[in-house]
This record gives sequence, structure tokens and C-alpha cells, in this order.
Amino acid sequence: MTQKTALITGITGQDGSYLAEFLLEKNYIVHGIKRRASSFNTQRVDHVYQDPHVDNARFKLHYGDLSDTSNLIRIIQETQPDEIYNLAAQSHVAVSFESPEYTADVDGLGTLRLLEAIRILGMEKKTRFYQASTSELYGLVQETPQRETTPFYPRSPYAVAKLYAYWITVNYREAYGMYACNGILFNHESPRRGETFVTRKITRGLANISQGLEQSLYMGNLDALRDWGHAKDYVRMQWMMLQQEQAEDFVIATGVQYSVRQFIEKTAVALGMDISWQGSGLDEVGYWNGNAIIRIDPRYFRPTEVESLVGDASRAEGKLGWVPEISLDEMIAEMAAHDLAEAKKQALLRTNGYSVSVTQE
Ligand code: NDP
Ligand code: GDR
Repeated sequence: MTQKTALITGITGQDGSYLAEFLLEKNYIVHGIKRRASSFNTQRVDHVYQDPHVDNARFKLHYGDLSDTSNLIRIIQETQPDEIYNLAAQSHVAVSFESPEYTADVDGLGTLRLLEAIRILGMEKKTRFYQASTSELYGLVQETPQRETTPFYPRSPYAVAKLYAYWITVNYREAYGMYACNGILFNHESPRRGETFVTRKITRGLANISQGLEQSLYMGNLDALRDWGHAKDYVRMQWMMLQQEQAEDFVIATGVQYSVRQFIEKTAVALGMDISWQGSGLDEVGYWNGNAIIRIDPRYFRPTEVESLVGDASRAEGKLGWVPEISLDEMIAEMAAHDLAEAKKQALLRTNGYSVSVTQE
């Protein structure tokens, strides 16, 4: 079989790092786009780094940005990818209310820039394109569970930008016969999840509290319901979607829904902490060992919230044979163990007189 080349945007993020690992195991040559930052930002892929000076290196990073058209054209021209996975995005829903224009530019127009680059370079028939679409498109839900045919109703600048990206991907498929498809992925997490998304904020926050590094965890809407899967399962599906005869869009989800409050409770169990709740609304408090460790801060509520999401991935299961392999409890155990080990390290440093700062957002 001929060796394939993939280009991953967002390779330094959660999904990008798991996908890079997955493709390297499949003997791909993997190119990734990383942003220039004032300090190193490649921690999630450092373990797959290969010295570019050695022969046959199969992993290579290129500086770039989804807001920079000429840079994207040049990278695609140089790397000649068989598959492009567009995972780069300003991916935080709450932040998109603070930076709506930037989010539209990167998450919406960034997708167009990549599709146009493929077309400008005459690579429509060579290069397959995966777009990281999202369950946030369903927003104010019109049908439960959500499937490929459920109407969209985006509820944030992030989701509206991703709506444009979704449709421009469909349009380029229909207009130019490109192999371009959307994975409509429900929330997926892992120990590599960014620290400000709710699951990681909880596993990290409770682990820190258990080791005396923090006093309280401040949360927003505990009643929000999400369908949480594991990122490893979901990147496998991203690859599968580009291996079909015809490009199609698929929902990827577990089909099971839990509240943020339940996620906290499950994490507490994984960490051996016994949490009890008192009060309601903004006055709800979670107690552990007589201490108020979970409090509500209205700052974390969103101007328009997505209250409830749960996906129906039966099309992916039927057509591609995809089913998630890692359960929510297994994932929480993995995330909690990871963050507990980190917290213990920090606590040890503090005990030995080193200063340790713990940030929360
Ligand atoms: P992350 O936030 O972990 O990663 C986002 C990546 O995009 C990072 O590598 C980031 O770089 C990069 N990036 C951000 N802005 C730019 C830019 N202007 N130019 C180039 N690169 C940029 O997200 P995830 O890995 O969780 O998600 C991957 C994709 O899937 C995203 O598009 C997200 O919106 C989408 N998605 C995610 C879901 C989830 O539950 N995780 C569900 C559905 C969709 P840096 O490291 O420098 O910040
Ligand atoms: P989401 O993920 O918005 O679904 O987007 P996030 O983990 O940020 O929020 C999930 C739900 O938890 C509620 N919540 C809080 N959220 C955060 N971040 N911090 C809090 O303190 C907090 N308290 C309660 C939120 O209001 C929300 O209802 C993620 C991202 O990965 C997107 O890129 C992706 O498209 C979708 O998942 C599917």
C-alpha cells in the first residue's frame, strides 16, 4: 500500500495530538500546523516529535495560522497532503462571546481558506478534507436525540462560525466534487483536554482540592446536560470518515447524557471524595469534609446556553461500524488519576518549600 500524507491543523490541541499518534501508527507521513507563540506550545505532541534532520522523519510541524491564506496555500503546496484534517479553531464557546469576530475569522473563514487553497492548487481530486463540526450546531435543540437530519439552531458566536464552516464544506463537495465531509462530534474529553473546559476543570480542580492546593472550585451551570465521549474514540472516527467511497457527514456521540453536577459526583467518587450538596441556584454549595469546596460564580454562565445535548450515532455505527470503546466512567478514572498524580507532584514541591501557583478559570 502506498504511504499516505496527512496535514492536521490544530495538531497541538487535544484531538490533533491523538490523531497524529493514530496516523503515525498507520504509517502516515504527518504534517501539522502550529501557531507561533512566545513560549513552547507543543507539549501534547512532544512525545511523537521526530528530529527533522534525520532521514525518513514522518512527523513535521510548520508555522501557520488559519487567518493567513497565503501561508495555508504554501503549506498545502509543499506538503501535498492526501488528507487534510481541519481541527484548528478558537474552540471555547464562552470565549467566543468575548472574541466573536476572531472566532468567526478562524472557525468560519479559516475553513473556507483551506478549501479554496485546495481548489487554487488544483488538488480537488487528490486531497480529502475533514471538517471538525460540532454538536453545538444544534444549540437550542429541535429534536432529541440529535442526528444528521436534526435542524441546526446555533447559540453562540462559536456555533454560528462553525455553521458557516459546516455549510461551506458541504458546498465545496457539491460544487466541485471534492471529497469533503463533516464530523458532527459531541463533546469528547481526555487527560489532554484544555484545563478550562468543564470536565478537565472538574477533574483538575477536585484533584487539587484533595491535595490541599486549592480551597474551592467555582462553577457555572451545573444543570447543563452533555453527551461526553473519549477523544481517542472520536479521532479514530475522523480517519474512518475519510476512508469511504463517498464523502458523507456523520454524527459521533455515545447516546448517553449526564449533567455537569453528575460529572462532579462521578469525579469525586473516582478520587475517593464524599461530596454532599446544599442550597439551590446561585446558592448551591458542594461540601467535602465539612468544607465548602464547590461554589457557583455567575461569571461562568453564558449569555445563551446550550442546555441539553445527546447524539444518535446509529448512522456511523451502521455504515462505518463505529462504536465508542471507552466508557464515561473509564474516562473519568483516567482523567482523575492523571490530575491527581499532577496535584501530588505540586503538593510535594510546595511541602519542600518551592512556590507553586495554581490557576483556575
Ligand atoms: P483544542 O482547543 O484542544 O485545540 C484547538 C487547536 O486549534 C490548537 O492546536 C490551537 O493551537 C489551534 N488553533 C487555534 N486557533 C488557531 C489559529 N488561528 N490558527 C491555527 N491554529 C489554531 O480543541 P479540540 O482538540 O478539543 O477540538 C478540535 C476541533 O474539534 C476544534 O475545531 C473544535 O472546535 C472541534 N470540536 C471539538 C469537540 C470537543 O468536544 N473536543 C467537539 C466538537 C468539535 P494552540 O495549541 O496554539 O492554541
Ligand atoms: P462546550 O464545553 O461548551 O459544550 O463546548 P464546556 O466544557 O466548556 O461546557 C460544557 C457545559 O458545562 C457548563 N459549565 C461550564 N463550562 C465551563 N467551561 N466552565 C465552567 O465553570 C462551567 N460550569 C458549567 C457550560 O455552560 C456548558 O453547558 C465543547 C468545546 O469542545 C467545543 O469546541 C465543542 O464544539 C463542543 O464541546 C461540542
